[in-house]
Amino acid sequence: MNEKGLTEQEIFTFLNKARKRDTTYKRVFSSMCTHPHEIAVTAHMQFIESNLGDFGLFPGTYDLENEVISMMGNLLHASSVHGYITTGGTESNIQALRAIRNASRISKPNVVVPESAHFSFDKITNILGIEIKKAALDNEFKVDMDSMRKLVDVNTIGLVSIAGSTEFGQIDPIDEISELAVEKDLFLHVDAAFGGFVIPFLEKKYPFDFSLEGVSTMALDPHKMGLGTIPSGGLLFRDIDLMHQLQTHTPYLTIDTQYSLTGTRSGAAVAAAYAVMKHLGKEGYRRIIKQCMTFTEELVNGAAEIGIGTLIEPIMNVVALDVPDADNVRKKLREEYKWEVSIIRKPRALRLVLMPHLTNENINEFLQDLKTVVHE
Ligand code: 0PR
Repeated sequence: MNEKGLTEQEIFTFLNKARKRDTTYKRVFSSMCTHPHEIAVTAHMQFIESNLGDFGLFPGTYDLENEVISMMGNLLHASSVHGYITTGGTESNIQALRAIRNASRISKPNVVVPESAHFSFDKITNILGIEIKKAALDNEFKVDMDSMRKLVDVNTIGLVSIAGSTEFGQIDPIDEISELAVEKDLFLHVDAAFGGFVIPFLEKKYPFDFSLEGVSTMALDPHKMGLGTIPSGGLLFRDIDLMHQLQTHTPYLTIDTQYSLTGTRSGAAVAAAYAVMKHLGKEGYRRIIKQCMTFTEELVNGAAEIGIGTLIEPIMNVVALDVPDADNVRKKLREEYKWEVSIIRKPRALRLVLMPHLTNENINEFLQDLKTVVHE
């Protein structure tokens, strides 16, 4: 560290240089994050020093957090809801399974997750000592119910389903998984980190939320399609008893209990989520999702015109393009044309997420470059 402090001008010269190297998202099809909504940014800055780790000092922000949880519960058809704002999908998934593990008191617990589950579930195995059993997928990349059922044994404490899978944007048959959970008396966590702010606003309806009897917990992230600021994820519990499994005694704070994984945590991201959710309302999100679905359709149609199909018909704004030699195509798109796209693990295909930061121009330009690369 430097001995003498630098001037503000010197600091911002460095900061501006660093910031210039960061993405502007203009050519990014690989991210599930996007520019936060302007109102979220303003609210975030207003609450920049708010710490919900000791919310007795920040009762105003704490009320906002409860209102955000209640709005999320309303969106996901919960008749009663409890929860808190996490740092994102990973923390929500870890904490949901931690609560489930604590409630189950089985010495060698396992959970059954779809093979399509996000890699955060691999961290969970490591942190919580829960065995993760991966159920196979069907030909539409949804979890196969027979496979899931077969993996359940006496040590199974819970099931996981994905509403908007990272790679395909696919939705598992959550109604059937819910029935299995009820039949076997298991907890069910729904990872809607991405889909939670998409599925409720699609024209087609899918059963995926607390309206299903078996669903115990859900994750949905403001910092993805919620257009909030980083870090913000929602973790919701149907029953307060399950959330109480996360209770930690905090003797020297202004509050005597914490549920969160982190101690100090951002009230700014909570104020941002509050602002953007209130400002857009369901109508605003519906408009944004419609735009993303129009981009999705344009991309799929344009790809079809150059002879490229998709692995599944997109459910939401995530597209799996079936291009031969996908790894090499991705490499060329990145290195020669500066497009950021990602790769699906199995089968190898190009994955594109059509986020609100894109434009029709981006999509047309991308399609032209894709055409050149695949026909080379
Ligand atoms: N669950 C699902 C279904 C997800 O897609 C993700 C992340 C998570 C959980 C974990 O969420 P956090 O990253 O908030 O902890 N999905 C993207 C991914 O890992 C996130 C992402 C965002 C990736 C921006 C790249 C990027 O530029 O692929």
